[in-house]
Amino acid sequence: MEKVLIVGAAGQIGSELTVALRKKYGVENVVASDIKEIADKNGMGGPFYHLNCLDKKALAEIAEREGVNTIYQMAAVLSAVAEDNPQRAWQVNMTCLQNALEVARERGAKLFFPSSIAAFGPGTPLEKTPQDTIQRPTTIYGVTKVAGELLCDYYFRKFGVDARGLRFPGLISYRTLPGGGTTDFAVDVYYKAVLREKYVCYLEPDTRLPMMYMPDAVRAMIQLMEADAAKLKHRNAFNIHAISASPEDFAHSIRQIIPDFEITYEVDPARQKIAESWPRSLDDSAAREEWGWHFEYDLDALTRDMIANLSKKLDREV
Ligand code: VAH
Repeated sequence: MEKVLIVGAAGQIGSELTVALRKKYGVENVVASDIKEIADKNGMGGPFYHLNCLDKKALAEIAEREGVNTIYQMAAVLSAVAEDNPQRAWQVNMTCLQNALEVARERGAKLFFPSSIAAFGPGTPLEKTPQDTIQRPTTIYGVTKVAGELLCDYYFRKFGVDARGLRFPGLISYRTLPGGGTTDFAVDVYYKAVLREKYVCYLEPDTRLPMMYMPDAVRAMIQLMEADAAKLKHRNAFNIHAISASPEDFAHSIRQIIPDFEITYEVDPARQKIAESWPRSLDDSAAREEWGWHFEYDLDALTRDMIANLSKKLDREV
């Protein structure tokens, strides 16, 4: 029986992952933890621990107390915030991962590692980025993601830790706001549209990036972690792809439902530079062949679902 610990359960991915895993494995078999006290007051329900994942002893004690056999290590400093404090980003992203890997090694537990398209950089083919290609990211966030991928594969080869990971694109969700990423615009734009406000975008209108609706991302994580290990030729980390879209693509899709939606642009050079170093689309054939990955939400389906759910969440008629 799965007994899961989610580290960083209050984050953009963690909050939806907690709900989905509790639905699948039962509330008492999914333990949420976060450095923020508020995680479980989001109404997720179920066991919650206040945990600073830099504290390996505390992490190990929770895992022991709860009999954990699977860890999702979701805590990280995201790309834009990381550039303002690269030393802190390296400390949090790498120490939290190593602590989780060590506890997984000690317990014989499986581990999920969220990598990112940020693990690629200039010099990488940016259209249909291959599964196996050059990885020379120019952001500290990307450096931690490449290092994280290598560390997870090292723990698999050296200690037999069943570590698996995904290179996430920008993720879009109505449940929890993102925290300091370069792709946060793809969530902010829907909030502004439903609130009937103009959205001022910090990226150029034609900046196309890989994007994915959170339900697809959560399903991918669970599907990968349940996949037959014997069929995995890759582990850390798999390319997965759903949508390739720019701010003007989002605006066009939103205007199918909210015709008078207005977007203007005040480009933030720092985040524009980060976005331009990332892929436009990824080749996800390895994920499709090795564990049956496929996406379900295209851009217009995502837009319809986001607007319907945000209208309820924000109590606004659309
Ligand atoms: C970020 N949302 O913007 C994250 C993600 C591909 C981007 O890794 O930093």
